[in-house]
Formats: sequence, C-alpha cells, structure tokens
Amino acid sequence: MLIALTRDVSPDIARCELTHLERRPVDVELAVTQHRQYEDCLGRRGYEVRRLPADPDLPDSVFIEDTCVVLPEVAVITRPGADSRKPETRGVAEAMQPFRILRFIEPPATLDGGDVLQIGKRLFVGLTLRTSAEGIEQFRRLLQPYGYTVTPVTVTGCLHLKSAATAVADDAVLVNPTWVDSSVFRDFTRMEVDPSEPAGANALLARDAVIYPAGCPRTRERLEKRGIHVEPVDMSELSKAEGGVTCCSLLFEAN
Ligand code: CIR
Repeated sequence: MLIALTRDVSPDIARCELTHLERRPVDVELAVTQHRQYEDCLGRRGYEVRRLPADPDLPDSVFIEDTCVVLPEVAVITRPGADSRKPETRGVAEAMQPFRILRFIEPPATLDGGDVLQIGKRLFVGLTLRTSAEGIEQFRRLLQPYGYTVTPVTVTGCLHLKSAATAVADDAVLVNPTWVDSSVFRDFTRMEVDPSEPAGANALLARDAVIYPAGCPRTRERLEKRGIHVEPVDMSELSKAEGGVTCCSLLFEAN
C-alpha cells in the first residue's frame, strides 16, 4: 500500500518562518482548500492519504517533508534548522513508528527534509541555512550501511535543495541553474526551469506523474514536451509561506 502522510494547515500559518519572501497575508481557508485538493491529487495517483492534525503552536507543520526522510529500509527523523520547527518531529516520529525503523539526527546537527533529494541509491543533500555540514555527515553515517551514497550540494538564493532541483522521473532532474550547479546531476537527464519561473524546480514525482504548481505553465510545457504527465495544483497560499509541492507530504510504501 502506498501512503501519503500529510499534516493539516495550522490556523497560525501566518506566523510561519520566512527567509527569502516578504510576509504577505495568507488566506487560511483557501490554504486548507488547496491543501485538500493536493491530497485529492495524491489520492488519484494511488496514495492513501493519512492526515495528521494541525497544531496551532506549530505554524509550519503542514510542511511535513522537512521533519522526516523516508526510505524503503529506514526513516530518518530530522532536526529542523529553524528552532520554531524542531518540535514538529515528535508527532511525525509517532506516526512513522509502525512503518519503519527510525533513526534520528542528533543535536547540535540540523537537517531539513527539504534538503534531501533521493534518486535511487543516490542522496543529494543541500548545505543550507537549515542543514548543517554535521547534519549531512550524520545522515551519511546513518544511511551508508543501507548502500546509499550521500553527496553534499551547495545551494544559494533559495531555502532548500529541493527548491532548486527535484526528480521528475526515475532518471531525470528538473533544475533551476541559478540556485544550484546543475553539473552535480550530470549522471541524470537534466531539464531546466523556464527562466521566468524560478520557483518551478519544485515538482513532486508521484508514481507515473508529476504534481506541479499551476503557477509555472511555461516549465510545465517543457516537462510535457518530454512526455512527462503533469498534474497541476494551485499552491498560491502555501507558497506565500515559502512551501511547495514536495514539502506537503511524505510518500512511501507501507512495509
Ligand atoms: C520554512 O521556512 O521552514 C517554511 N515556512 C517553509 C518550508 C518549506 N519546506 C520545504 O520546502 N521543504
């Protein structure tokens, strides 16, 4: 069974962390509606959606991706770089317990799941304001025994590695080359976002389709020209909180 673990939008999302964006009012009701539509889209792709409740004290908890990295063999509970987000991991660890052996990033290291791009046995990890060199090193030590190789990646100008690059097929990466050096992905087919859509590199590969922000039509066209099936979703409200399509779920097969 394929599971999509999500977390409801916090009523306090207006107090979210912001790094690269100016604060703009978030329409919470619309954010919830868009989040439901995103979940419906995952449901249509064959995932059973399990939604954890919102926590009013955790404004960013809808961005569940940052709290955990789920692999077929193990789940790594992260230690988010933003202090306000560190308590988010507790509920996620409880929810993941039935499905995977759990491993933990330990203090003082930090790592956000949004910095981890998995392509098969390759794990690319962004070195960012959120993820420390020590976090990457702990991550490498935890996952080497399972046959994964970890490649640290320098990221500039955006929040996470997956703001700059995501997988859009088993062997293809969509990249914004102004935020990450795309030669890191030389072993894969590389596609670039349309320059007018810098946020367009955050795509969510869900089985045989890519769930993709409706606000990036030009890059969408590029993907479709390559034969990729794209499912557009409107993320206008959550994007004001600097979130994208990968951040709102953990996708995995129940073991
Ligand atoms: C934050 O700054 O942590 C949130 N406002 C946005 C997190 C987005 N997460 C992600 O891209 N993986």
